[in-house]
Amino acid sequence: MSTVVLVALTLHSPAPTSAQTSRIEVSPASLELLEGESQVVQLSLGEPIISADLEPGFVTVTFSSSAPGLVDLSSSSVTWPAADWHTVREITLTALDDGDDDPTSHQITVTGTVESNSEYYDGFPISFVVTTNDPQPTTTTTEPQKSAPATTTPATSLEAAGVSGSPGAAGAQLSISG
Ligand SMILES: [Ca+2]
Repeated sequence: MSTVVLVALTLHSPAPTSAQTSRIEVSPASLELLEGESQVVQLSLGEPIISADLEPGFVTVTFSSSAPGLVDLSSSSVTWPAADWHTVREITLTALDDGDDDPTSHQITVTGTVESNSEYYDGFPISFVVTTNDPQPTTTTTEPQKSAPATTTPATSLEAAGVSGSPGAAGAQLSISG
């Protein structure tokens, strides 16, 4: 009887070969922050680290920002040892005050330089974009939505009117006074 079970198991469709994801996934790949706001960016590896030498495998990403004065990075680099390749690394980005009230937004590119003794990872290009905005002056946020005139013809009431059907009642009130 165990053969039946085995057959049933093999009928299970194999997991779809998760298509070639990025070697190093950055999530989110772009983010938008108001000055003073922070957000976590997660980095994860797509494959185990196979070192090309006899040393334990590692991957290190060193970050550099196109505008260090506008975005703060909680750490300048992250590292995975081979045993932890599957774990997520995080950095926190904080949009800094640019010293004016100009609503112009800034686009900052954070580039990651990847060093590894795995040929698969070494030199892999990483970058993501941070857009910073001045906090919006909180203008009066009154609801401009005038509620649309209520359509008072739901189907149910029409049906009800059709059933009860006493159209003469309204007409009777239009009596001519003379
Ligand atoms: Ca500002």
